[in-house]
Amino acid sequence: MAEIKQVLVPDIGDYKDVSIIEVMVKVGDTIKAEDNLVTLETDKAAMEVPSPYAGVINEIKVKVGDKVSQGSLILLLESSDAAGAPQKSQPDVQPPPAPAAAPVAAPVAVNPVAKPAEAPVIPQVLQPAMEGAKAHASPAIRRLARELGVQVAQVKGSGEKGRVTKDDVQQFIKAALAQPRGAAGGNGLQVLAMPVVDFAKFGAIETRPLSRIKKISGANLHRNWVTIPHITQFDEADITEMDAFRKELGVEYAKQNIKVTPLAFLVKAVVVALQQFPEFNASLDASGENLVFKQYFHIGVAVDTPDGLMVPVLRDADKKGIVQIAKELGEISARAREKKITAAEMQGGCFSISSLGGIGGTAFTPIINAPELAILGVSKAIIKPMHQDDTFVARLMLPLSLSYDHRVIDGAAAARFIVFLSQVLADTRRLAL
Ligand code: CAO
Repeated sequence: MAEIKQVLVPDIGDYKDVSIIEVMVKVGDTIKAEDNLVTLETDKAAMEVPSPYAGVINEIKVKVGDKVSQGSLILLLESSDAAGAPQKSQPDVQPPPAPAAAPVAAPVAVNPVAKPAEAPVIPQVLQPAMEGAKAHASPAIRRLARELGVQVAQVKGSGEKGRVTKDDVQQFIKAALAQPRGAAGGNGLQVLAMPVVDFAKFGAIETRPLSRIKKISGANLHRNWVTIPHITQFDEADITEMDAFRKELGVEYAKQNIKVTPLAFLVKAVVVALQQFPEFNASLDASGENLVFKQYFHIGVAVDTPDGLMVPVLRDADKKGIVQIAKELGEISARAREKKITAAEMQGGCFSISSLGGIGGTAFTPIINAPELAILGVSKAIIKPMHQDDTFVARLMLPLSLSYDHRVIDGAAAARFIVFLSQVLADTRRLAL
């Protein structure tokens, strides 16, 4: 049978005459046990008072601004709990011990409001000029904001004394969504929106959708480009001897249909450099505070396909010889171009190589394939006059471009890595070390 229950302010420690800053229910509301009823604010903390019963709100005895103390009557509630026994309180965080209650009043515990977790940053261009301002908002509003990824401090409050209301948070989100796409990147980047141009005004056009691969890789490239501080270090490796050896191998293995290009030597040389400089074979963990050093050597190789760039991974390159690597490179690049590479085959890479050497160009700045920390760009080797023993000699020089994550790798380390790599390529005996 329904029974009218009184809900009183529970034990709130030594506080007296505490302000009610929010009443979360109204007469006629059907509530569950543990639903929050009011928010109290002391000079130190805000606390939500949950209902000990399920039922329908019959009468509310307080309003915003009232001062209450332990035992003050908050509201009357028509309990739907047949037995009339209070439900077990399950506060958000460890509550203060519940007091011995008055005969008709239910023992309840307050829910101290936990410090809001760091919310994802809303693009700054969408934020009103409230930076640094101390936000006044009830715990319920803070929770709502947190759930929606809004920092309360960024919302202009329209309530009493600038208090942020539910409507303020909703309006803030609406304003954010109404901004043109691309108006701002994540991570607080302030950028202008892309101009919307009617290209047809200037001549005939044809519109084609981007390939699926380009859409996926584009989003990843964009993230990596804007979130990783890239530096690119350049060098040239003297591959005169290496290339002579490569040509010999090429002739030898052509019968087996294995094409030995400089890339196979590069994969092997990169592994030797990674072994020498383990920092380059690491990744930042999710917290961004630890480096995860890998004890395996899986090398990603960028492959140009008609549908866009793919980066299949050549596994355990440290355990394979140059001819084996050349054979596998031929196979994975052919399969990538036939769209036969699986997602799993593109995962687990430690370091990537992007070779444009077969096409041309002198140098470029490759984008790191996160969570890897570095990538090697390779351009076309050309014969150059190099100064040696007081004379100029013709040498085949291979341009290398090493992009690295400067959060982890220092410039000096990158220079040492690329110089070491060049030495290995210049003297292929080092591959065996
Ligand atoms: N300098 C001079 N010649 C080179 C060279 C270099 N650095 N690299 C390759 N070559 C030569 C090869 O020896 C081969 O010569 P032959 O035809 O006379 O034998 C020719 O160029 C073509 O090589 P290839 O491109 O077929 O083979 P590869 O092993 O060098 O590369 C692959 C394979 C899959 C990496 C490549 O085909 C490819 O797709 N490259 C593009 C990668 C890309 O798009 N990167 C950009 C990503 S943006 O960061």
